[in-house]
Amino acid sequence: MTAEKLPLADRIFDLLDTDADGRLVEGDYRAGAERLLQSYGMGPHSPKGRALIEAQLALWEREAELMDRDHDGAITREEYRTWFTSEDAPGQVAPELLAMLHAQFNVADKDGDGRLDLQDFAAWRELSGVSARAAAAAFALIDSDGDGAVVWDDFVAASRAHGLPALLFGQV
Ligand SMILES: [Ca+2]
Ligand SMILES: [Ca+2]
Ligand SMILES: [Ca+2]
Repeated sequence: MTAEKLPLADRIFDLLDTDADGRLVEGDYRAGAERLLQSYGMGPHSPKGRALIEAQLALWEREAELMDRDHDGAITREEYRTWFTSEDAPGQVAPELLAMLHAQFNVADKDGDGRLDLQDFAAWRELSGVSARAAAAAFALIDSDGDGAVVWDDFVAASRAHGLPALLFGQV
């Protein structure tokens, strides 16, 4: 285990554990997606809402497959930490994780022009408890041409260059 990754593992676990009972189950992932939609005033049956919930449930299936070692249908904090701090885990980003983030990106893109400005981006990250300053640092990494707006491809390119934690939490 790499001890310095534990705080980040715990931070993400707590974000995912919507009902805070110390176990991740499918319902936590669904509720998390619904909560995000609610904060944008968007219904679960809208096109972007449906896309996000589907992507979130696909991510749940993938993560359960990877992390639920005792196959009891729940990912405990210990299981999450074990996976997160294992050698090969965070280096490779699951396509399901990128798909879920893409769906969130689309929700955060309120005017639907495919671009987020710093304000949109910071509002999105604030929902995960990220400070305005950390969001601005992350945005600067993504906005490689510095025009004040980012498209999804910028996010993907920056995730390869800097890693997802830097983009999502402003930490390297
Ligand atoms: Ca839970
Ligand atoms: Ca388990
Ligand atoms: Ca936009």
